[in-house]
Parts: sequence; C-alpha cells; structure tokens
Amino acid sequence: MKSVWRNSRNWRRLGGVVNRGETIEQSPASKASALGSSRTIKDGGSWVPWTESKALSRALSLLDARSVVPLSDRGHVSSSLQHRRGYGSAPGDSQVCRDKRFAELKDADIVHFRQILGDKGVTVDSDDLEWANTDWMHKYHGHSQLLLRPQTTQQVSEILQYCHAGRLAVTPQGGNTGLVGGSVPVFDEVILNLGGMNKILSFDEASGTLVCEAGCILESLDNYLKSRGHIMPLDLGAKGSCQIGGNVSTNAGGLRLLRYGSLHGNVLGLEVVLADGTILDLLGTLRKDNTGYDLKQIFIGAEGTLGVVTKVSILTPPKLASVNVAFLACEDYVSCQKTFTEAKQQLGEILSAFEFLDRHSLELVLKHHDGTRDPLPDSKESFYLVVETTGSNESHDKEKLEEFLQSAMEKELIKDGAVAQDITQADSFWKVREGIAEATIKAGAVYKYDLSLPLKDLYNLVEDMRERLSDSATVIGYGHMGDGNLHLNIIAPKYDDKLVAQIEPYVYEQTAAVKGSVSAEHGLGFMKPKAIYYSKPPAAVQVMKGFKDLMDPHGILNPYKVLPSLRESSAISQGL
Ligand code: FAD
Ligand code: 2HG
Ligand code: ZN
Repeated sequence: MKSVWRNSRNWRRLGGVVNRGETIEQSPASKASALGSSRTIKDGGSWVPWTESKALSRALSLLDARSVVPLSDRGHVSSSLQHRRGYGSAPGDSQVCRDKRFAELKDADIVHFRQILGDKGVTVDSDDLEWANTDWMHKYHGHSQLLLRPQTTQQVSEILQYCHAGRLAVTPQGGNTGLVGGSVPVFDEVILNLGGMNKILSFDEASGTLVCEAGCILESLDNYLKSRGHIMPLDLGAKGSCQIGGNVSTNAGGLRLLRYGSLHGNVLGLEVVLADGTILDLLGTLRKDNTGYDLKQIFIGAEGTLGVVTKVSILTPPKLASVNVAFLACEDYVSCQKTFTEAKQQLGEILSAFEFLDRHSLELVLKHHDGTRDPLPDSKESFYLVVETTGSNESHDKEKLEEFLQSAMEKELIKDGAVAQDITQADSFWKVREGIAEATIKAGAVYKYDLSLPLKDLYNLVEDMRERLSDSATVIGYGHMGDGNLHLNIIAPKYDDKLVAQIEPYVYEQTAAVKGSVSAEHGLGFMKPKAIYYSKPPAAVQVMKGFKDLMDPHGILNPYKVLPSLRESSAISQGL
C-alpha cells in the first residue's frame, strides 16, 4: 500500500507522501457497506434487495384471492407453535408461551386485509414468508402465516384498528437487520413490513431537514442527501438494508454517533400509528419546540412495542469536503484508550469516528469476509483503531491529523499505522471494521452482547470471557470505542444451552457491576427483556409497563419483546 507508515517511531512514510492523495469526497463510512446496497434476502446464494426478491415477486404476481389456500387446509396455529419458546439467548433459558389472549388468524382476516391492501400487499405463502420469519443471524425463527406490506399511513391505521379490535398480534418490521430477535415474530404474529412506504417527502436545504416515509433505506437517503450537500447523521454496516423507521425504532447508534449524537437529538418529528389505529401526527420540523411533553421521544428505541413509525423528520448535517481515515495498530488496550484521549484533545472538532477491534476480530473478518485485506499486513499487534476526521479545510485537517499521529507515535501509543490516500483505501479500511458482524455469522453460531461500559473497563469482559470459555468458543471484542460501546461476540460451532449458561448471567452481572448497560444500541428485542433489570431499577421498568399499557392496552404490538412478562417480573422481584 502506497502510503503506509510502518514500525517507525517517526512515522516513516513508505512509498508516498502521507495525505498527498486526493481529498475523499464521500464519507468512507457511508460508502463502504458490509451489506453493500443489496444485502437482504438470500436468493440462490446471492443477496438481493427485499423489493427485488424473485421468489417474492413471483409469489405476489401469482397470488389472488382465489388462489389462497384456506387456513383450514394449511392448519391453524399448530400445537408446536403454542409451545414454550426460549426467552433469552437460546432456547432452554427461561421460557415464554404464546399469549392466549391473542386470536388465531382466520380466512376472513386475510380477506379483510386484501380489501385494505389489495392482493400485492398480502403474502400468505409459507416459502415467501420464510425471509420475514427469520432474523438476519438466522437465530430467531417465527411462525407467522401472514405478511402485510402497506403503502400508506391510512392503510397502516386500518390494519392496526382491525388487529386491535380482533386481538391479532402484530410484529412491525423494517429491513430485518436487527440483532436481538425483535424484528421477527415469536409465534404467529402478523408481520407488518414498512418497506413499501419509501418515499422522500421533502428536503429543506437551508435547515437540512429531511422528511420521509419510514420504509426508506438508510443508504438511499444518504445518497439522496449527498447530491444535495448533506449526509444522514447516522451510518451503520447494515445501511444497504435497514430502514429509517427501523433505525428510529431501535435508536440505532453506529459509526457517526460520536460526531452527530443520537437519534434522540436528530429526529425532529415522527408520524406514528398507535395500536388502536390512531394516527399521531408529531411530524414537526422545528429545532426547538417545548410545547408540553416531547412525545416523539418515547417511540425512539421502543422497538415497535408502542406504535408503528410511518414518517420521520430528521436533521441532516452538511457533507464536509475533507475526510481522512487512519488504520492504526496498538500493543494493548490501555494504549487504545490513551490514543482516544489524545485524539479528542488534538483533533477536537474534526474527529468524526473512533472505532476499535481486537486482533481476533481482524483475523475473523479477513478469513470470512470477501474482499477484505489487512491494512497493516506486517504488523501483528493485539488491537486496531479506525480513526476518521471530517472537516471543511483540507490542509488544516491533514496537518492536525499528522501532528496527532506523530505525537501518538512518539508517546508509543501507536505501533504502526496507515492513512488512506484515496476513497478506495478509505473504503477498504472501513470494510474491515464494518465487515466484522457479517464475518461472525459466517464463522458459526454467534452470541452477540452489545454493552455500554466505562472506557477503562471496556475490554476486561472480553478477556474474562476468553478465559472462562477457553477452547469452547471464539471470543472477539470490537466496537464504537468513542461511545464506550463494546460488541462482545462469542462464536461457537452451534447454538448450545450449556455454553449460554457459562455466558449468562455472568456477562450481565459484570456489566451491572460497573454500572454499564446491557443494551448500548441494538435494543432488547426478544433476546433480553429480563436482562433489563441489570440496567434499570424495577420502578423504572414499572413506569415503562405503564406506558405500554396506555399505548397498547391489548398488548398486540410486538409482544414478548423488550419488557419482561408479568411472570418474569414477579419471579425476578422474588429473587427466583
Ligand atoms: P428491523 O430489524 O426490521 O427492526 C428492528 C426493531 O424495530 C424491531 O423491534 C421492529 O419491530 C422495529 N421496527 C422496525 N421498523 C419499525 C417501524 N417502522 N415502526 C415501529 N417499529 C419498527 N445497530 C446499531 O445501532 N449500530 C450499528 O452500528 C449497527 N450495525 C449493524 C451492522 C450489521 C451488519 C447488521 C446486520 C446490523 C447492525 N445493527 C446496528 C443493527 C440494526 O441494523 C439496527 O438495529 C437497525 O436500526 C435496524 O433497522 P431495520 O430497518 O433493519 O429494523
Ligand atoms: C457494529 O457496530 C454493529 O458493527 C454490529 O453494531 C455489532 O455484530 C455486532 O455485534
Ligand atoms: Zn455497533
């Protein structure tokens, strides 16, 4: 690689002048995509977007009211679906049963939904439902018999009004890239996928306010904005498939949070359909609006349990001209931490991302993710950093970055490093970081723990876990170091209750001991409702339950997710 600085206390430049390359015109974080722009449905070995699924469109074109096999012939909710299902990371942990308050789907329901959506918006074929019933990791599998794809808010409202009245449970779904089992049904819930609502409604260049429908793909929004001098305030490896409604509903963090903050600050307004079909118009575009309670906030991160997000108004920052990306190697975790402190002090306002990965993560991604290459092939350090700067003055930014790197090198915080000379190199650095999630699912059965921890403790748990599990699993640690967010991933040959028993509740107990959070950015979903007590006091969970009862009195929206059941709560409060 032309501009790699290697193993030199003075950042010797090998084969080129650092930062002499052209200015990167597009944020590398947004360009490089682990999922590319097309990773949604597996179709004959290659990933194609949801909307282009051949199987799905074939099925949609074949379907009409007459061709529907009556539910009676397909079998109602089979007895196996009534069985208890795993409530934690794997079956066999504590369990959940299908809630008997919910109705079973009937032929008359399907006829009604066809009246609302037409034939194209209603899918009943089990093969075509497979993708929507299965999460991205292929770890959680639902048994829904019905997928609905509305195109308007009015349709969402009519669907929910009907489900509320008839006690049909519903799972709202976006791009189905969630990592906690929240986006797929647990039993036979009706799947309500927002992908058909993908229109951009307005963009105000003066304020940077974008208003769009919830089903817009994050990457499409970013591309739309880039041609207008702006970017989305969030970016993540799943950008090619995840939807803005899903991002809002999980309060997704990602690679730009360090610079632009969380969606709680960037979302200016929402349109939400409540469980009973009421359309709540909170779609403001104002930066400041203190009229009463800020209701939109409770839907941000609610994971589809309080309402269905149908429209989003979001503040987008300007796209700045000068972007630099460095890939750095550190000997130990303490050096990573000190480098972060230096970066904040020396790079100041231009620091836009600070990500870390351990050597195990690097090796995994190089092995399992096509097209990745080691940015520092001669270095065998234990930790790596991806540091990005974004600013408006190229020479100023480069000078600052160079001084920072020089000083970090002199202090021996960094052992080796490379600065991308052009967008291709920057993309390849980001591909290594963003490709880790996908590499883990190719490597085996993966348990993902998404933890907020004090920076000084961030890596302890990875080492602990490695020792605890010894040879039974591969343990890797990486994440958004700038946000204090560790992604602890444990990869085993197969999902195994015995392994889970070695990991949980230990991982949550250790997190609680340092006042961390058991969910930094992915949510609780189906994986960890009962783990909520490790991060929130019972009184807070009680208030959350109060909100849930108020917004969704029959509990039809994304049941079994986020909040523990009554049974779970009382068992926990009695210390069982
Ligand atoms: P889904 O997965 O479909 O749904 C997620 C949850 O939101 C579910 O509970 C669902 O019921 C609910 N939901 C979806 N749409 C709506 C709606 N319109 N109204 C109400 N509820 C709704 N997450 C991060 O925070 N940071 C990352 O860096 C990150 N990187 C990732 C990288 C990869 C490769 C993958 C696969 C995932 C990553 N994720 C990350 C997790 C995931 O992409 C995010 O949680 C994303 O925001 C989910 O969006 P989605 O449209 O796919 O939602
Ligand atoms: C990331 O930061 C995502 O890459 C995924 O949040 C994390 O897979 C994970 O554990
Ligand atoms: Zn993440």
